Amino acid sequence: MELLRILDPDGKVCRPELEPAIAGAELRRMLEAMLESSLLDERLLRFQRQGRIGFYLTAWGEEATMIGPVWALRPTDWIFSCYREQAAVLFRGYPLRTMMCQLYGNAEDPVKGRQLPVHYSARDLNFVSVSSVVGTQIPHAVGMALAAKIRGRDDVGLVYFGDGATSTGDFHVACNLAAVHKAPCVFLLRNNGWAISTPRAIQTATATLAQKAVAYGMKGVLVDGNDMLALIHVVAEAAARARAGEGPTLIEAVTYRRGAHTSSDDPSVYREPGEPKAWEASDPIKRFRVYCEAKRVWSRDDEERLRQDFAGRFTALVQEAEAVPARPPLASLFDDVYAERPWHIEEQARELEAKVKRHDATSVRA
Ligand SMILES: Cc1ncc(C[n+]2csc(CCOP(=O)(O)OP(=O)(O)O)c2C)c(N)n1
Ligand SMILES: [Mg+2]
Repeated sequence: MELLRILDPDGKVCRPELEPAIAGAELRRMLEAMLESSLLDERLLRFQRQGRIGFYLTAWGEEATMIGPVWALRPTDWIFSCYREQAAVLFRGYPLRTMMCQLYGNAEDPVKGRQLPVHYSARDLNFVSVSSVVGTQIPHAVGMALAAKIRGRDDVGLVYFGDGATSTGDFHVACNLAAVHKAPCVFLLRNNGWAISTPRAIQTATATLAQKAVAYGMKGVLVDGNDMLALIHVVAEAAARARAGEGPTLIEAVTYRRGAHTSSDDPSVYREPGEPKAWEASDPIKRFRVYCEAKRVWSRDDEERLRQDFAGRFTALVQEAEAVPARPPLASLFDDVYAERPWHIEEQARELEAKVKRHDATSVRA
């Protein structure tokens, strides 16, 4: 399979016949989202180090895979993701303030502090709860796509997953089922070279990951995952095929994880320190910036303004999020599982309340 590229690493269009026609304001909006993702990663990784949030992971070097595919979908299409696609949910419209509340797990966290930081869930955006268990979101997306088909809707489900997820049973189950039933879904495989400390070379014996599509009887595409235009082109095409009843597409987006796996990981113990450096040359933001500058929709001044504006907005949001009560009410622990609470849950809720009261009384005496 040949790697599709529309913007070369210098940011020049190398396949003009495939260049998507995109309005200047939209090019700008996408570049801003990529830059903000990178700025947010810098700040939030620092927050984790300062002990303000418990966990974080960065997407440096993979920003194009987060923004281009979301732009190429309709806002009503569904997105299933793993833990690295924070920029995708923000670009969909998740408010930065809500994101900060989720990271803190405070009283305004929509998932009530029950999830790790970065595990977002946005029903109103058709962005399904982040799944940390590798690969589980892939069959979920196929289920959604089949449901849409049965209901006669033309919604598409796009599912993000990593190279590591291709070694799970869920990947196989999902690909097979989707191809057999021509489920309207797009498999967006972010091949970033690593699955924590397992390099791509020993993840699978195949030359590419995209070629696995052939065995399932679906279309496979290999694309430069640091090339915004190529990603937009292939996702738009895959979504159109899915809507036309032609079934799923497996897209392997070749990119690179520049940072650590998560804030709990230290890549210096398993990879050559010079390896990330080699990928700087094809940085997705740098390439897309050159393109936007050539289209005269972006300038150095714009970037300076964005940086300053972002710094101000972020500081204000942090102050707001830190003023929210630190935890959701303890009693909310029992909500959202049963439509009607059964007697034994009621009993446990009463027991907890009594224990807290006793504990508070003891602490006051102490
Ligand atoms: C079923 C399962 N096995 C193992 C893990 C531990 N784990 C968390 S992330 C990860 C690597 C996944 O790598 P990849 O799919 O390439 O995604 P990336 O982190 O590179 O974005 C592993 C093994 C897990 N969360 N779930
Ligand atoms: Mg990976």
